Amino acid sequence: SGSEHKKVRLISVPFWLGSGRAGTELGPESIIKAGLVRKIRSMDIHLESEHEVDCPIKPFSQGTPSKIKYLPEVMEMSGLVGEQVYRAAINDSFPLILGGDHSVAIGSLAGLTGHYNNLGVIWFDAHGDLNTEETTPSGNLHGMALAVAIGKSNFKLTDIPGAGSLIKKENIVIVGARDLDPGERELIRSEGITVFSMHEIDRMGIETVVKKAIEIAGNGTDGIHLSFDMDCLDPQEAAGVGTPVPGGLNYREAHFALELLSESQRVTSMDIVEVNPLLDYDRRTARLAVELASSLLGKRIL
Ligand code: B3U
Ligand code: MN
Ligand code: MN
Repeated sequence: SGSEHKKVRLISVPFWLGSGRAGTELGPESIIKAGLVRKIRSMDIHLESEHEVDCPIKPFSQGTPSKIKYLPEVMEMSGLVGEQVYRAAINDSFPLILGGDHSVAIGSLAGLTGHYNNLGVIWFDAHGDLNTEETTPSGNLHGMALAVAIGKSNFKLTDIPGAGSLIKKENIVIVGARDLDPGERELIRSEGITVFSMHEIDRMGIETVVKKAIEIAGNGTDGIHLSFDMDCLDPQEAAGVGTPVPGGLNYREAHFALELLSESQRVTSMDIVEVNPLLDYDRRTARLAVELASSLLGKRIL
């Protein structure tokens, strides 16, 4: 588990169709150019392989436009990502998945649930990603990924070939939320999903929040997947994301959070998603993604 993992498999997913806005398909390349491979190689880690998933970049030719955008493309991408993530997991490698928009996590979770019987999920995000076909204001699947994971939308994780069971709602923790839609708030309340919003982070501090998150997502689970949406950060630190929301995690909170997660040795896989190089003029967001991944993989100051 966690930082005992000496083997890492890098899985690049150049995909944007879950976000309705092009750019995140350039995320993996931008993060690698910002030094991710170099950084991992300089650490005491065996970078086993780098795999780029051959996922749809152009929309399939469309018939009648539907309310949910690019569902067939997201399903295809998820199956392909799931395969690679599953292979890494059964080989006892740490899957590090580079998005792509946050619908990529549907693929990660499909592959991981093929291997883990009872997976915990810690979801760093400004958003809830808990919309359903009924509640989505945009029709973008990246805003539905967690609802898909717990089976609250019509499109479910278990629709992806190779996926195991749905993620249990009591194994999920959302951290950093500050922009929730009415339907998401309703679902959070009715399902009793744990959310540490920016309010709780301000009140208790990031250390307490992360420790509680590990306790909840780690309670009786056989792995914890960390799904890290770069928009959990404040736009001052990470402007290169599709939907920046003011009032997010600062640089030090984010680093400390990932160091604590690393120390716990409970995290068994990670996504880094929503880096949009078209909006990341100075590559600061991509470089921060490299720093944060390194912290999670065991980089320490001393
Ligand atoms: N909640 C909104 C906006 C959104 C969700 N995730 C992102 N944006 N990145 C939606 O479209 O579901
Ligand atoms: Mn997200
Ligand atoms: Mn988000």
